[in-house]
Amino acid sequence: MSTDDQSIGERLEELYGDMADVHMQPLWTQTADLMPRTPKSAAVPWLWRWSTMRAIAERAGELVAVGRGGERRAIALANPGLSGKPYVSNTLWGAVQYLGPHESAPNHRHSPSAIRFVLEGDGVWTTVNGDACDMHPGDLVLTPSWSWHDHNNNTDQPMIWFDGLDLPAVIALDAVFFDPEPPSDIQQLEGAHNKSTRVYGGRGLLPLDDVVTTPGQSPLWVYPWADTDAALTNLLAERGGPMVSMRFVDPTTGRSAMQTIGCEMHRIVPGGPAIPVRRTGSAIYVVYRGTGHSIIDGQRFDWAPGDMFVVPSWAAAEHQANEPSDLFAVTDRPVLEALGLYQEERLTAPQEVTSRFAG
Ligand code: GTQ
Ligand code: FE2
Repeated sequence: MSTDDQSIGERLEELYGDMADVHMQPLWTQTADLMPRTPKSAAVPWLWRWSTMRAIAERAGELVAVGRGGERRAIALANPGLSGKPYVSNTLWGAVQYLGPHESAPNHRHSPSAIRFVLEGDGVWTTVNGDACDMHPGDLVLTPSWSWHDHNNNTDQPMIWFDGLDLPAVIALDAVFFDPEPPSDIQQLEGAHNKSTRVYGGRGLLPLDDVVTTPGQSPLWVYPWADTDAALTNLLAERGGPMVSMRFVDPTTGRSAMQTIGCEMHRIVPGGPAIPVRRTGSAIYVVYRGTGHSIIDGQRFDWAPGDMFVVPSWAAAEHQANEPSDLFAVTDRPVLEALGLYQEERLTAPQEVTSRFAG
């Protein structure tokens, strides 16, 4: 090695040191991490069992009060690949929320958008901007960005639902606002329950001459299970199995019900073969009904009602049912689509199973 080479090496080291001192970094030493050939999420495929989550939620119900200060009794699913952050993926928040008999979670609003998918209990409502939205198993309830919301359980039974939020994405965009001053702890109800469904929930019918109050936001806030079930039954009869998928839309535009969260329902019947698909963007699946398994990047996840699992961005995923099964899902797909970043790839053959999830 010539002294000239040595001096270049030394001078480079010195240059990198000086760069660091003034908070600069070279691209050429980290290109592979910044630009992998295909998306490489730090989030890993994972599954949370209903029996485990339910028991944890019940214990939280005994020990942690809801109300001002304590706020909502939501327990976040934390992806083990995301260094302790309470996120399911880099863009999606998923949680189980437990509301005990005769409890209320106080009114508030924030710029992140949220959806609820009801798993257990009946007779609870979430008030959204003065409209009491009743919650039954299988119902999807929206609380759009900046809408006032409080949850009320006036029954003798606990209630458990899945919360899906765009919170990690909104945090990444530094766009989180939270209103610290609600006009009241529990909203005054404006008329009879379920106004949004009565006015905007007609099949292919909307009020003539209606004024869109918040562009981009669905005025329909509840998607009752009975309607979803009927739509899936009809689509399955029409298209055949093993899988039919529907998306929840804003009836005034036909676009995604939430601008930042894709809401989907999948019905899978036995029979195959399942077709593995990779997609940009992540998804949280919530098993509503049935049993089966999914293979995610070669790992097999067996699921049962109430289980939740995550498919990270660009992971190959395929689903198979042992019996007619319904999977609800939230995704970040509307965000990727809006930004021209959505891509999918159908694999030609079923994946080889290399391991079985035991977590
Ligand atoms: O119920 O309003 O899981 O504000 C996270 C944030 C639930 C809620 C969550 C929230 C809520
Ligand atoms: Fe909230």
